[in-house]
Amino acid sequence: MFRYLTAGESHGPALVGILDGLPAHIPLDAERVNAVLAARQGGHGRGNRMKIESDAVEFLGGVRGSRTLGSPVAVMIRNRDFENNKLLMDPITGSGQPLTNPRPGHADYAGAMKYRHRDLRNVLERASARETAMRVALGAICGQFLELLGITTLSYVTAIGTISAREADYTRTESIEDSPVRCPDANATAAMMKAIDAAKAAGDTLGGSFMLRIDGLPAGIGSNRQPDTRLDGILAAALMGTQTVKVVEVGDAAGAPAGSQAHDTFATADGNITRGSNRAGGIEGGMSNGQPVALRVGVKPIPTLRKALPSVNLHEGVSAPASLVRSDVCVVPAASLVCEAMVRLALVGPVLEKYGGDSLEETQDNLRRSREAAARLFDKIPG
Ligand code: EPS
Repeated sequence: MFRYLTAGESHGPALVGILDGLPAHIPLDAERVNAVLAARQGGHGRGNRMKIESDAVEFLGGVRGSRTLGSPVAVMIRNRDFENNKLLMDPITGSGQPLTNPRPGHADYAGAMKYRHRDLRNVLERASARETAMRVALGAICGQFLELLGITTLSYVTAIGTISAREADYTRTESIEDSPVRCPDANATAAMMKAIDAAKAAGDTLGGSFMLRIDGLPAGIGSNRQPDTRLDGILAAALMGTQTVKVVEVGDAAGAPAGSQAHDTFATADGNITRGSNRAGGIEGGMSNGQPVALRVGVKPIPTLRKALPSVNLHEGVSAPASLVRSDVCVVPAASLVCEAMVRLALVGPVLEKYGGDSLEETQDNLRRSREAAARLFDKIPG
């Protein structure tokens, strides 16, 4: 069984993560992991914290000579800002003036009620999106494994605030990477940046949406057996389990006016089975169908506003503006990379359930045999 865990507070000493169940012999490139971490730190609309941090992975276990050993892979990312927050956040001696006014939309209030915390900092330190740095690192490691099986992922931003991208050539990954908001439509990029600047000036924040794509996923990943084995359910749970995510849409069949326009017809060409479209988004009956997987994710505007929303002081029981904490204006570009990491993390379990393997070579052998068997399955289809 493959699983992963993360731990760590936003201003604590470090974030840590464990990947348990990855096969042995996967070659890992730490610099490529760090490159995704750097991309997550970027994006127009990020706050000043990102000038302090310079995220990089340190491997603590499960890797030797840049190859996985089959034992749990343990990873650490240090929080540079811990140095400035030692008095508050030291694991042994940390203490300080409590934060008392919950931000509407944040974990502050619900978490205080749940854990009986009188200092909201004890909730927000873990709820903070800082934790997503570790998800991105773990996801990047999983991405290097999936790539060796021919499975790749892609993310790009399609809307920020009221600005939507037009159909753009997202297959040119440079047009995504060159855009400060990770949007392949250059005109929309400029308008999105202006909207972020305006929100910043107004002390406000912006949400938006992005697309996630999985290419090279063979048919038959996931299953129709039980609700928790369905690939769409597994992916949606991973994405919904990410800070600020409120919408996950698989394909776009749900928006079709009628069944006749919702589904992807079958045909044959040159002995191959072809589909008329991909409105299912690559998943039918809870299983991948061999088409690219397409997911749309919507995120809410983050709840930390410089122009604080009305709240209450929980210690004094009086109205007061929400506690002011340093934050970002728009995290949609960063969230697209975090969610791409979540997709990679979510895929490893179902992929290993189908192909198994305690070593990379064993997984690759099993995948090759499975592909050959699938190619023979319908060899009576007229070519
Ligand atoms: C966050 C608040 C900000 C963000 C943080 C998420 O941190 P700080 O309070 O230190 O300024 O920068 O995101 C990250 C640190 C990160 O690495 O993404 C919050 O309250 O959720």
